[in-house]
Parts: sequence; structure tokens; C-alpha cells
Amino acid sequence: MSRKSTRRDVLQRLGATGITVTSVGLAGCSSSANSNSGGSNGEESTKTETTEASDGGNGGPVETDTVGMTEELGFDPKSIQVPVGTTVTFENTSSIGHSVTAYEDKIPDGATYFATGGFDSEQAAKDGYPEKGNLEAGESYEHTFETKGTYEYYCIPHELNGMVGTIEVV
Ligand SMILES: [Cu+2]
Repeated sequence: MSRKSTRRDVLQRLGATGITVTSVGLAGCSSSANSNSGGSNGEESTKTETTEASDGGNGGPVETDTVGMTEELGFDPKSIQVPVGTTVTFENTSSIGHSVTAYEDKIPDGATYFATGGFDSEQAAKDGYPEKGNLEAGESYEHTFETKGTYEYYCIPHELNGMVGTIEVV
């Protein structure tokens, strides 16, 4: 999917991710990444890439070890990247129950299966839910990722609402 970004879009998205954007026309900011005060089209691709790297909702993964589970039925950020050996914390920041359940066929070869409730297979996790494996409001779940590769996981009650996530272990 190709995505066109105008300069204004980029600035708006930067603002939305909480990064302070100072006026690009300001003198004395030559060390800033946005020091180019002209409307150079040549730099747009670079800027778009940088923006995506800090915004998991729009492309690349976010480098963080904490994932929220939201009222809007999603994992936030939806896509993260962590170094191998990282313990990732999933926090239910909403008022409703969720699960963190790995797709058994979408984790790296040799990786340990993970799911809230401590199940060792996806089928067991599905069968056991919601008596076991439901993460109540305010509860957290942790898993340590010891094998490099890409992991995909979902929330059992909200998979059909698009509540899925990806973890890249590098
Ligand atoms: Cu959910």
C-alpha cells in the first residue's frame, strides 16, 4: 500500500505521537532534525520513514516493552520490537477483560508458546477461556521472549474486532 504524505501530514502525525515540533522557520535551530526550513520535496521520503518508526499504528514497530490493552479493543502499540531476552508486560488498561494469546503457528520455530493463563498450546487456551486466561481490568501479564523472530498474538474475545498484535524479537 503506497502512502502519500504531505509535509503537513507528517508534522501532524509527529504532533500526535507526542513529539514536540518546533517552528521550522526558527533561527538558531540548526542542530534540529527539522532544520530545513524550505519546502524541499526531496526529503519527504526520509521524514515519512522516521515518523513511521515512532508510530506503530501506521507502519513500523515501536521499540517498547510495554503493551496496553484498550477500551477500543486493541493492543497499543499494536506492533512492537524488542531485543531478545526482553520481558514484555501486557497491561489491561481498559475496564473490560482481554486475553493475550499467541497464534501457535505464528511464532518462531522453537519458541515457547505463551498465553495468559499459562497454557502451553493455543487449543488449550481457547478451551480454557474465560474461566482461565482472562485478564481483568488493571491486571498485567508478562512474558520473556528468548527466541528471535516474529510473534503474532490475539485477544480471544476480541480477535474478530481486530484485536491482534505483533512482536518482533531482534
Ligand atoms: Cu480483548
